[in-house]
Amino acid sequence: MFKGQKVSFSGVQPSGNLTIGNYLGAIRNFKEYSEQYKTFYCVVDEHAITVRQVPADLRRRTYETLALYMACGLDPERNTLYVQSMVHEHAELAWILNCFTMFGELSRMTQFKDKSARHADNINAGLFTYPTLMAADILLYQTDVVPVGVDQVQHVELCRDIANRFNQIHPDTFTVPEAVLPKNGKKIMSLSEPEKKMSKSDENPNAVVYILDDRDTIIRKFKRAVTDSESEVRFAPDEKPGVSNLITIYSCFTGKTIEETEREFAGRGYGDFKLAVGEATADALAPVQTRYREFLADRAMLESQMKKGAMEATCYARDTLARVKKKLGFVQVR
Ligand code: ATP
Ligand code: LTN
Repeated sequence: MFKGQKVSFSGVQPSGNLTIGNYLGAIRNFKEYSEQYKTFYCVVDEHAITVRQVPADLRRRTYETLALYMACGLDPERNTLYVQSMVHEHAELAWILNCFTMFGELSRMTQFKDKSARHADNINAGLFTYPTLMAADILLYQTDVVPVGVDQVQHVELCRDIANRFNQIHPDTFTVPEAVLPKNGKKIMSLSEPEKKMSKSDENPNAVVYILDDRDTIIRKFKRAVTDSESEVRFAPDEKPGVSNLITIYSCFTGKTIEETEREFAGRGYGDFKLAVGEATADALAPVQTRYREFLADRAMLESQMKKGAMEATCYARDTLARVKKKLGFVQVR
């Protein structure tokens, strides 16, 4: 489809304020592929409605997520940036893939189990079939790599199984994609419960650092971060999950290795270290925040990017979908 060029695809839900987990685990790495790959980065609003959303909030966050993609350095001239619901091929392929996905496979997804426990009053079919829509997102563009955090690997594995199953019945339909994880930062943990993933839907705002938090808030949140009763800045995720998480964050934002970080803070206690992590995070996010404000203020620009992105994406998505429908035996009369 892309004359030998490889394809990168990923998505983020506009379901809340984005966190440094989203940034370090996913968005920051999208850019790495911009140079050599054909890249599609999507705001997956259809995934977001598997959990109840306030319409005005969903709309606002859709603009915000696109502005944040751009603020993180994704140039819309080099990357196709778009909104999922503006390309109807996603929903259409998702239905088809539902018929190639097993009930048992979906039942094993940990995100489904977690979210259905958290939203026990709304265990809807969309929450259950969420991974088939995600597979459709990925497979529509003949994707090679999917940059994500570790929590999404299980979904990408399922997508591979679906693609292989489909290809076995209808050869040469889909490229089988692969999840790619950042070397450092694939799972940023909560600041107050460091055994848990940092998540944008966490109810405790002190557990989470948002990309758009101001400097004082960032520093305060890190000051309050849960550590342990020792005072040694040492990387040992099982023994010292809180401190290890802070080391990871520091090392992601400064580019220093874990060992360099341990050496830098040897004999210096947690107070100093937490302040340094807060400052490094605030420094690294400051330029992203400035660009974000500029982009978000220009609604007309964002809307024209949305249109352009959706048109570009549709060109490719339409091709794959037409091929799939033909292979399935759907009548095509033009
Ligand atoms: P929610 O809390 O609503 O489930 P989320 O914070 O997990 O959302 P998503 O929109 O589901 O965010 O994820 C977007 C991307 O960010 C995914 O690739 C996901 O793997 C990555 N990601 C999310 N949280 C983290 C984290 N704590 N560490 C590393 N990567 C993360
Ligand atoms: N399921 C992902 C978001 C997502 C996605 C995708 C990621 C939807 N479609 C396609 C990569 C590729 C999540 O919950 N973070």
